[in-house]
Amino acid sequence: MKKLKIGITCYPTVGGSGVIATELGKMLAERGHEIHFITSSVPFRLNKIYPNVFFHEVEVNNYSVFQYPPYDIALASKMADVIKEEKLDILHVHYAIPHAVCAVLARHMSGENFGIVTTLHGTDISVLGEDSTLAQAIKYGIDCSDAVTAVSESLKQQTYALIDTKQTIDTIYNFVDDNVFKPVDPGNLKEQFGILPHEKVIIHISNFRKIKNLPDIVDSFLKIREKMPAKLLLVGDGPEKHRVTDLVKLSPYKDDILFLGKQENITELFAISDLKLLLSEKESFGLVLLEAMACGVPGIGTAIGGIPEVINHGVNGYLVPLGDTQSVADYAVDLLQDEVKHEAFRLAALQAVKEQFHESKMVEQYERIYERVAQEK
Ligand code: GMT
Repeated sequence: MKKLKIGITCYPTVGGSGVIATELGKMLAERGHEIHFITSSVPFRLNKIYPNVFFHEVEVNNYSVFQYPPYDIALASKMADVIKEEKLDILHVHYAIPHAVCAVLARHMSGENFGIVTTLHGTDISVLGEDSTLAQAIKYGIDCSDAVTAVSESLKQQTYALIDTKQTIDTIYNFVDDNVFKPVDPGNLKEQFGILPHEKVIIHISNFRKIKNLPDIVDSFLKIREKMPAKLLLVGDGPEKHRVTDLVKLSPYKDDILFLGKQENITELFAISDLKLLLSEKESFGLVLLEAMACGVPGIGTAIGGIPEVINHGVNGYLVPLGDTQSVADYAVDLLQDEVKHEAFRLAALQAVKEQFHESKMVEQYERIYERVAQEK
């Protein structure tokens, strides 16, 4: 296919959407496209030098006359500058608000003709379920895009249910870089954490937002711990951290719950883990489940949003109703005590990542969309 000049805007430090945007940019660069990140800081997974990847920093000044820093306007203005200077074919933005709306504004400011591709990751759409004040802006961002993708079928349907749009939305699943996320040798990491060889390790990784439902993670673990020796690794940080810390302090198994804070090398943590829990109230996909699966760690997740599209119940993990911590514990104990079943789940998880969520498949789907949009311009 023709090599394109592609701009990418995402929140560079925010969870899954930033990871997907950055990994996609890296893969597109490897396939010969010229990539321009237009973001407020260097995306945290952009950890390698590529001659055809450029970074354009959005500077947001906090002038005393403004009550709020004008991030959206600064971004749109930077987008317009980059579009004019670099003659981009495509601007791929992650999130309808504010990024798609900024891209539309940049199109008007620059007067240039380029394609806008918007990927929905869930956060802006799920916010809409509770707060309709931004509904018009989200609809505008979606309607004015030349192509829109969603990271799961569930998110696509949820978007159609909440927004009256005629826009076609294509589902392109999240993916993982299997050169990074793979089973690795953790050395004596388990021992370093003081975890005994016979103790099973359960892991939860998130940004500790309320929707990640940390109390259910702790409650499920306590029920598991009553039945068998195990440790819980809580990885990440965020608004719910204090609440969870207080909850754990009251628990009879508080020494079996380890708070590890934010961590970079999560593949090594997965390498000592036997099970991943993601019991969110809302989740458009659950990228961290896929990262665990790519490292051979099966997961238990709530049957919410896109999680049932990632976990194949009874094959590579289990799905439970939201709030049903007893089922989480029952499935976990059964799986962790049955080595043959656990190995089968581990292999099925690795296979699903290779067959259904392989990065090459997703990058090709994005390329087809860029090609179509670029031709229409
Ligand atoms: O889940 C978060 O708190 C972060 C959020 C984000 O914007 O990065 O994650 C969303 O996008 C990820 C990548 O597509 C998805 O894997 C997450 O499921 C989704 N989070 C929600 O829908 C709550």
